[in-house]
Amino acid sequence: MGYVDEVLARVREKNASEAEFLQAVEEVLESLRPVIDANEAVYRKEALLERLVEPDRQFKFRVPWVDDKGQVQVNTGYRIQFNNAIGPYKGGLRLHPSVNTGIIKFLGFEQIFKNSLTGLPIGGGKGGSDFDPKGKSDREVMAFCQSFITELYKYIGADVDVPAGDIGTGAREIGYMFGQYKRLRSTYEGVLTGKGLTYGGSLARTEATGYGLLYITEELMKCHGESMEGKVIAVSGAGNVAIYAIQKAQQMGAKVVTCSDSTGWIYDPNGIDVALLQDIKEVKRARLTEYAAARPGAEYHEGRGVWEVKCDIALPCATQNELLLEDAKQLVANGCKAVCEGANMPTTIDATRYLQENGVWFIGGKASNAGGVATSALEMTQNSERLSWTFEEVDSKLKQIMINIYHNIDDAAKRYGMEGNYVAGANIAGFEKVATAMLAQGVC
Ligand code: NDP
Ligand code: 2IT
Repeated sequence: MGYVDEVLARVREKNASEAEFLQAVEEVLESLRPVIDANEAVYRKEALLERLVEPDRQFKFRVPWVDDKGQVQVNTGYRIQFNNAIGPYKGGLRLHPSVNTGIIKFLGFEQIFKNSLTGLPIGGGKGGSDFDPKGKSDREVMAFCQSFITELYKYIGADVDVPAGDIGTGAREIGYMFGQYKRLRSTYEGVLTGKGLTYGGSLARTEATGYGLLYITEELMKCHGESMEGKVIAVSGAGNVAIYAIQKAQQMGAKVVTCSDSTGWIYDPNGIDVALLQDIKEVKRARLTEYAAARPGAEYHEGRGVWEVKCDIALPCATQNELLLEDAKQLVANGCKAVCEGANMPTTIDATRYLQENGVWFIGGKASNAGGVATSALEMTQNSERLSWTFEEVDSKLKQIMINIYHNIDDAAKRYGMEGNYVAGANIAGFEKVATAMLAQGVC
């Protein structure tokens, strides 16, 4: 049996209950085959893959907090520090009832390669909790965040592990967490990113993941002789990534006709009204039914259905495994040209394969949503030098990083005879830097 197959078999046996983690590892190792085969003797002797798929350490802890009725509630907190070969652990905190070890492990594993692709010195980590911020008062969210950090603060730090936002964790949650960290440590340091602008946050971090997604999509189109002007785009999600993806797409002259949340989706043939969407989601924290009620011509549908809409470009920006094989078939049948992932692993492996085999240009999240964490790294830089850059400065660096990522993954795919396979290109380019660093640092 080849080295990749041996390691895959062992990972499946050891992590049988962690479906999403297995999916992420399979996708990466399968596409790394040509690189691994070319270096098999060294990698095998150094157990490089075995070390790569085993987190450096994982923390799982109780998070007790008191709700508005005086009732004590208990959630589970997680932080997985996966790999720090190229920099301090870096990755978001997801607050969603579905969070478990397998989900945090898949996200942490992907983060290693994504962070490497940014070209900045950040390692891979992820964390979160099964706490659901939806429907909670600000005081309840604060009580949870303070309790969460009261345990987590021992393991993080500006040069150790720097968490940030993800699903359910936005500026409000980061603020409460930063306040509690500062209080416990009596230290003012850039321990979290996505901070508010008055206390060390970076301009353009809020917009960065969505904007970055559009910068790389634009470069992809440009390199295939196409522009964004006049393109019809289907977006899923209605959170941080989706909102700023829609905003930038419209600035580029495209028309975004859909968005969605966990209960339903919107079809707006006139193009999504971003200001209205922001008011509903960022200010009122309400459902998408309110969008349809306020916007003439827009339709609200229960359940899922975004990928049924005819589009030139599809941008999944909600959550993992939200674009299935049947959706991929529908997109191809409708003439979709490109799919670029704003979310982490939103497309299943069979759907990805179908899109690629049917000529759809497909960029996976490790490359296409890397603008968020890249700008987090720029926030860390600003904190270290105790300066704040202008919006234009951060945004232009972000744009250049995304353009560089596109060309790096394109080149890596070509080097291994897989031209146009941006999934393989991203995994290879991300892996090469981490592998070189791990080998240089000896057995650790
Ligand atoms: P938000 O919490 O701001 O928004 C998430 C959106 O996705 C909401 O519209 C939510 O609907 C929907 N959603 C979440 N879970 C589900 C589900 N199980 N089924 C259907 N819809 C769901 O999160 P973000 O926008 O920050 O994150 C979206 C994706 O992008 C995630 O995969 C995240 O890991 C990834 N990402 C985020 C980055 C960032 O900087 N924020 C950076 C890179 C990747 P509802 O409100 O109804 O739950
Ligand atoms: O998945 C991701 O890259 C994020 N949620 C952002 C992580 C970060 O540290 O900004």
